Amino acid sequence: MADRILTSAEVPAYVAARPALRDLIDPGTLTVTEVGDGNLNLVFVCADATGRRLVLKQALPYVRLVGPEWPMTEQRAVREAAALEVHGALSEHVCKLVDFDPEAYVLALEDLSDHEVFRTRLNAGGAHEGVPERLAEYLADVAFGTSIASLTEAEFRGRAAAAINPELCEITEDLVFTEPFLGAERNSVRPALDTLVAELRADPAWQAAAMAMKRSFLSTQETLLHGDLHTGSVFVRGSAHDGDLSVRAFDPEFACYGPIGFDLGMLWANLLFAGARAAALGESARAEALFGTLDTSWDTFTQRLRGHWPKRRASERYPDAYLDGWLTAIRADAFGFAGCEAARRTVGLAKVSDLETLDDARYAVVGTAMLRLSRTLLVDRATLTPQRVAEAAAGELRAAERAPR
Ligand code: SR1
Ligand code: MG
Repeated sequence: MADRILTSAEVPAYVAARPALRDLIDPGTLTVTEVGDGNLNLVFVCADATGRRLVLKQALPYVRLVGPEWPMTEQRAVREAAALEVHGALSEHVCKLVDFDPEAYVLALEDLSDHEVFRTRLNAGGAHEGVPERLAEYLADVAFGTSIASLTEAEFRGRAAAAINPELCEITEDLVFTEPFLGAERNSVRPALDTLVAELRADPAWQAAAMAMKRSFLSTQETLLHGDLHTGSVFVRGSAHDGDLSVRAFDPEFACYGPIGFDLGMLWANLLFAGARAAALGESARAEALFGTLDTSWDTFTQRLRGHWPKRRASERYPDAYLDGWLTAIRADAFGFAGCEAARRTVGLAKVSDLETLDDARYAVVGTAMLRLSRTLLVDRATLTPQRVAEAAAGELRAAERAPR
């Protein structure tokens, strides 16, 4: 356990004692604000009198969302630092790691105060254009760079073993794959969704598909995943229109080796939440555009991976036809994982503000549509296309709006 949990008042002394940091920012003139609003950690934004800024993130020995009664290993900070380094070497769309203190479990990160959290922007009706595609580039670059497509078998096995993250994976196994589908004390919905949740509990096809995704998550080691790539794990600045778009994934403390489709699926489900929210708020063109990002991001992902393909290791062993089959499998996985995320963010412990900040009538529409979509994404994952998912999302929303309440 770390010697101490930092307070804002203690941060200047911490920076002063750390050679890698005190040259970057002046501890003598530091103002420090704790801004952590995630489920797990402390986050301090530090600024000195000359305007230099840095972010410090400390892993708490428990889950912040729940409190000290749910202890959680701070080793997650080690996993996060390692993932930021590996991903950052492969993609520009990753928050930069400046320093890591493995004794206090403190990461020093580039300041992105001129960015905003993508989910916050989406909830406020802001621009999404270009962001899903940049994230798809990031995922394709990492998929190629951390898989057997570019590593020797020995390197690959070593990297996968070093990235083991059992405590955080257990959270995902419970919260994403088990509890939403089989039931748990800490699940909750508003009354409008009670009937549909009861249907889920009595639907073996839906549950079996979720368990198949859990098996895939537990038993597939393909790439170094971000592990929690929802829209709250992405900073954005500017837009594709003004040419100043900047996209940075952050918070990969759930990183582990896992199936490539996992991160894509998490991202897709969260884009679907944003689109469903827009539809419920009467922004139908924006909803359609957000649903369309599954197609455009998939397109970007495939083009990017195909672009890397000629550089693959041992090309004589992996013909082009292998890539086609690989992509087909990744896409089906991504739909299945999106189906798990759609259900768990509606029913499970860790919800999303896209849904939770809606009034009861709109909550009923979006929650119903996302749960029904969860079933489609899971059960039909092998035959879906991004266009069909977009149509299904729009169809479920129309049906939910018409439903008597
Ligand atoms: C107890 S942690 C709950 C959730 O927050 C994180 O962001 C992950 O999504 C996790 O499942
Ligand atoms: Mg997080």
